[in-house]
Amino acid sequence: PVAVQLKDYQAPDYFIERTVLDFDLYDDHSTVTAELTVLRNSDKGSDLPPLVLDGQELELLSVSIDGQELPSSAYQVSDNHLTLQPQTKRFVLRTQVRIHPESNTALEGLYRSGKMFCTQCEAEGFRKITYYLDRPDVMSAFTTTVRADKQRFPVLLSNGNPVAQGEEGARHWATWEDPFKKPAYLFALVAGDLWCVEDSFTTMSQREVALRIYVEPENLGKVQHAMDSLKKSMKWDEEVYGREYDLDIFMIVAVSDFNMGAMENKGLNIFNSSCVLASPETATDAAHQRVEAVVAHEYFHNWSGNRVTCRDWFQLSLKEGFTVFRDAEFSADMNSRTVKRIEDVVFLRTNQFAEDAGPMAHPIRPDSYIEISNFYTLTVYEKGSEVVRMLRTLLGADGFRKGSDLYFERHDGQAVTCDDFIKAMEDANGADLSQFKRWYSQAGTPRLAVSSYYDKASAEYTLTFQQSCPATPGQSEKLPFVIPVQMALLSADGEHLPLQLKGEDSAQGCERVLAVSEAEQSFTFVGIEAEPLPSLLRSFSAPVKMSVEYSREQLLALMQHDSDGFNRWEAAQQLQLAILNGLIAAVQAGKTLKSDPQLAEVFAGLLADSSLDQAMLAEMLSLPSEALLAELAEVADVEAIHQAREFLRKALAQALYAPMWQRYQALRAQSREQAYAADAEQIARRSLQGKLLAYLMLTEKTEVKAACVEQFEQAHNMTERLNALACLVNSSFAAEKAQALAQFAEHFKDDALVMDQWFSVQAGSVCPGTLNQVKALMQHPAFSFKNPNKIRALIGGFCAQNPIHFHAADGEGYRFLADQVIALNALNPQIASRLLTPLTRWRKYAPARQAQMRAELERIRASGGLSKDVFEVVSKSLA
Ligand code: DPP
Ligand code: ZN
Repeated sequence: PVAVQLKDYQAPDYFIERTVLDFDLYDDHSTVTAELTVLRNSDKGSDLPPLVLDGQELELLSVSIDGQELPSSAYQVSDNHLTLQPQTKRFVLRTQVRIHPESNTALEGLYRSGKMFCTQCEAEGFRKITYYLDRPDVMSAFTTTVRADKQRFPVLLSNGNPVAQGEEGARHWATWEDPFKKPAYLFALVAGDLWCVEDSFTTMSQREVALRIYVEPENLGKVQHAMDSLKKSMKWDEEVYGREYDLDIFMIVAVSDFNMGAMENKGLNIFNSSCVLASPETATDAAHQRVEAVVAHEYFHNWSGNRVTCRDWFQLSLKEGFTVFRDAEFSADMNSRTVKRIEDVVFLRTNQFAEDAGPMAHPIRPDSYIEISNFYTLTVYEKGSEVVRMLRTLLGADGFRKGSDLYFERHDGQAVTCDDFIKAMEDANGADLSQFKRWYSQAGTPRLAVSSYYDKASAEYTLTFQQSCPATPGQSEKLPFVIPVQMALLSADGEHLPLQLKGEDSAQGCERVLAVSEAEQSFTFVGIEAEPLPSLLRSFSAPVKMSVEYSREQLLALMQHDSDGFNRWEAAQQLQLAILNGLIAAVQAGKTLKSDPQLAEVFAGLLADSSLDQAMLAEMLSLPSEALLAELAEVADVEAIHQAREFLRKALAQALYAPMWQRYQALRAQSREQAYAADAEQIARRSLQGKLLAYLMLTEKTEVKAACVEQFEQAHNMTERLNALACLVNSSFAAEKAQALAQFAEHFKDDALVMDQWFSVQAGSVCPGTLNQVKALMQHPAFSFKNPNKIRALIGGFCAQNPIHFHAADGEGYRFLADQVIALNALNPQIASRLLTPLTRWRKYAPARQAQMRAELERIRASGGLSKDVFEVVSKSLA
C-alpha cells in the first residue's frame, strides 16, 4: 500500500454537477444506477484528460454517455477505478452496477444491519456503492430513488426532502431530493421496518422543521432524550453561532451495527444505536450525556462540515476539531461547565497524550496517510478541539464569533482547508496567526516548564516559561508554539491580585491570558506586595504538559482558594499524583507501603464541606487512573501502578469509612425517594454516590455489601444498578457477584445495549481469571463478532480498560488481542485496526513486555492478507 501525501493535492479534473441515483434493493444483491452530469474543471484547462472514477467491489453492468451505451473497449475497469475518455466537456454518464450489501461485513458503503439496509460513506465508502469521484471537493446535488419490498421495508429514506413515491406490485419506491450540493461522503440511504417519533422545531426565521427519529419498533420508548437533545442543539446553534437549519426535515436513524458513533449525512443522520437510545432503566447517566453530546455534534456538522466542508481528508480536523469544540461548549452550557472540562481534560491527557507520544503520532492536519480511516483519531478530534479553544482564548469570545461568522459566510457551499479557517479568524480580527498555525503542522505534546522569581524590594514578580516539544515520527525538531496561558495570582489569604505587567499603565483585571510564543519567555508583574501563588493554565487553556514546582501547602491553598474550578481540581490531582508516585517508588523499592495521612485529611475536609458541588466533590475524590499513571511514567510499571493505587484507595476507604458511609446512605435514601431525571443535580448526586460506594466496598464490610446488593436490586435506574454491579464484580463476594450477573443477564438479555454494559463490566474486572472469563463470554449468545459494539464492549473493554490483566506477565493478553485482530482483519478492517491501539504503545513498557508486544505485532504482520487499515498501524508501530 502507498501513502497519500498532502503536498500532492490537485484539484479534480472533472466535477459532478448533478447525481441521480436509483437503488433496487434485494436480499441477495442490489443494483445501483447512477446518472452523473460530469463537467470539465475549466480552471485546469480546455483539454479533456481521462475521467478516472473511484469504485471498489462493484460489478459493472453497463456504461453509457449521453444515452449511448459504450462498448467494453471504450473503458477500463480495475480493482479501484473505472477509466474512460470524455469527448465533450459536459456530458451525462450513466453506469449500472451490482453490489452485495448482504455480505458487507466491513460496514462501509451500503450494508445490512439486522433487517434494515443502511449506509456509511465517510470517508471513502461511497466508492463501494457506485463509480464516482469520491473526494470531498467534488460537490453535487443529489436525487435518490430507493426501491424495495413494501412489506419488509415500509420506510425508504435518503438525504433532503421527499418528492415522490409510488408502488409496483409487492414493491414500492420513494424519491428524495437534496438541493444542497454535497460531497459523496455525506450521502445516506436507509430502508427498513422503522417507526419514528416526530416533533418539530421553529427556527429563528420562523420556519417549521419536521424532526423525526427512526428506530426499530421495540425501541420507540427510548428516543425522547435524543429528541430533547436535538431541539436544544438547534436552539443553541442559533443563539451561540447564529446558525439556522436549512431543510424542511431533519432525520436521525438508529442502527445496531455501526463502526463509529454517528454520521452527519445531510438531513439524514445515521447513528450507532448506543448514541441515540436512552431510558432511565437501561442507560446510565454517562450514556444519557453521550447521547446529548453526539446528537449535538452531528447536528452542528450541518454547518461545520456540510455547508462548509473539507477540501481533502488531510483537513479532517477543520470539521471535526471545530465540531468537537462546539459540542463541548454545548454540553458545558447544558450541564456543569467545570465537570465537563475536567472530564475532557482527563480523557485528553490519558488517551490523546499517549497517542501523541506513540508511533502513530501525527499533527491535527496530517501530512500523509495510507488509510484515512486510521486518522479519525483523538488527535484530529480532541486535540483539534483544543486548538480551536485556544483560538477563542486568544481572540476572545467576540473576536472568535466574528471569525466564525466570516468563515461560514465566506465559504458557504465550498470545500476548504484549515488555512481558510485561520484566515477568516485573522481577517475578522486583524490578527496574525502565522505562528499559531504550527499547531496544525507539528505533532507531539509540548512541555511547558514554569519558574518564578519574586523581588520584594521592587514588588515585582516574574514568571518564566520554557517550552519544548519531544520528537515525533518524521519530526525531530519543533519550532515554538503559541501557548495561551490563562492565569491569576493569589495572595496568602486567597485574594486574586490585580495584574499589571511591567510597562503597562494600569492593572488589567485579576485574570489574563499570557501568550507564550518563544522558547523561553518571561512576564513581570508589578505592584505585587508579597510573594504570590500563581494559578496557571486555568481551565486547561492549552494542551500541554506543564510543570510547576508547588509545595503541598501551595496545592492545598489552590484547592481552597482558586476561583477557577478546574484548577481547584487540578491542585487535588497534583497532590494525589505526588502521593501515588511516592507509593509506586516504594513498591518498586520493595518497601512496605505506608499511608499518607494528608490526603485522607484533605478528603475528610472535602466531605465535610456542604457547600461543595457534589459533582466537583466526586471529581476531586477520583484518583488518577492506572492508564493516566502509565502515560505519565517514563517506563510504565503496570504492577507497581496497580498495587500503589489499590493500596491508596483502600487506605482512604478505611480512614474515611464513617463519613463516607454516612454520606452514601443519605444519597441512596434521596435516590429512592425521587423519580429519575438526567439533570445536572441528580447526575452529580449519583456520581458522588457511585464513587463512595466503590471506596466503601473495598473495606469488604458486611453492611456495605448488603447496601450494594440492595442498590443493585432496587435501583430504579441503570446508573445506580450498574455502579453496584461493577462493585460486586470487582469484589471477592463470589456468591453475590455470580447472582447479580445472572440476574442482570436474565432481566436484560433482549436489550443489546444493556448487554454491552454487562460484557464490559466483566471485561474490566480486576479479579483473577478475567481473560478466561472474556474468552468464555465470546461464546455467549448475546455476543457477536460481527457487531462493533460487542467487540468494543468485551474485547476492547479488556484490552484497553483493564491494564493489569491485559499486560499479564505471561503475555496471554497480548496474544489474545493479536488473535482477535487477525480474525477481524478480513471481516471489519476499521474495527480491527482500532482494536490494535494498546499494542502500539509497546515503547512505554520494560524490555520484557516490549519484546512480547512486538512479537505479537510481528505475528499480525506475518499473518498475511492485511487490510490497509491494519497494515498501516502495524507497520508504523514496528518502524
Ligand atoms: N464524521 C463523523 C463524526 O461526526 C464520524 N464519521 O465524528
Ligand atoms: Zn464529527
